[in-house]
Amino acid sequence: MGDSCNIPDALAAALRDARHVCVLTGAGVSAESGVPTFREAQEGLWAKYRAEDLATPEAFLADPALIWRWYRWRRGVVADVEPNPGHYAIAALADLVPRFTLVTQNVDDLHRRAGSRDVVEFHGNLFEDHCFAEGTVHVADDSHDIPTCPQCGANLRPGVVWFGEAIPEQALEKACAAAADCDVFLSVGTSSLVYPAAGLADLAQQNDAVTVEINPNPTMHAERFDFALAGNSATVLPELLELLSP
Ligand code: BV8
Repeated sequence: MGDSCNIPDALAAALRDARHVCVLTGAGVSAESGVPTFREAQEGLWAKYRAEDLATPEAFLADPALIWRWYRWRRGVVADVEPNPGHYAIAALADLVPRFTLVTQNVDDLHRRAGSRDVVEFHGNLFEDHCFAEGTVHVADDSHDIPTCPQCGANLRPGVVWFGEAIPEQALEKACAAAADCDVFLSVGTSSLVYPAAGLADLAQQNDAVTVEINPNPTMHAERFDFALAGNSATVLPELLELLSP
């Protein structure tokens, strides 16, 4: 079977022969659903802030109400959008390979809404509230400016991993094990700037996996990958799926 419009034969063969495919996604996969990527300039009243400056425990401690307003704005953005063909292609890909691991840096829950199962949420989930003191998980409560923990009274915080915070142990373990075991590693829609997520591609390379970057703008790490497919995830991922579909 020859190339599809721009998938190299060698990559198509590697995907067909793969025992285990690991996919890492970033904000670019949700961009085509209308969710602004992490490094794009923020919109409206958030335009004067950098996301990296708001997504920290220090920012939350300094002004929990401001940080809650930002996350509630983001919850609203995501609640109004739908998964796109890239999300659905990833969900379908999982059923076409013997073993499949999806690791996402995205906190928008769109992979689960597209039907992906066992999603490794490397940076947490926007739609969970966690107790700032104990880390317990609570159902999102948007009725208070600053929700508090019913157990201990401390402020609740969004269930995401902030800069300077450790990745949840189980997510880190699962993601590293998959990167170290997979035969093909797809890095999709990420600037590969944020660690340790960006280090998963290195792990895959050390394990001799075939590594692929899918991004309309090749990142500074593009030459580290065996293949750099310059394209939108909502276009390229369905093409990969078509290659594997019987
Ligand atoms: C930690 C949740 C230690 C919150 C996020 C120097 C070197 C190495 C590391 C560091 C360093 N200095 C500081 C660090 C640590 C830091 C870090 O990596 N900083 C970066 C900025 C240098 N990392 C951390 O702090 C991590 N923790 O290291 O802990 C530790 C250990 C033990 C004990 C205590 C501490 C935690 C990082 C997690 C931060 N949380 N999100 C929230 O969402 O509010 S990260 C945030 O960035 C999002 O999750 C986002 O997904 C992620 C990465 O960004 P991308 O997804 O790549 O998005 P981006 O906008 O950058 O790029 C989008 C891409 O899509 C672009 O390339 C674009 O071209 C492409 N694109 C656009 N359209 C499309 C597309 N692609 C495909 N199709 C399209 N249509």
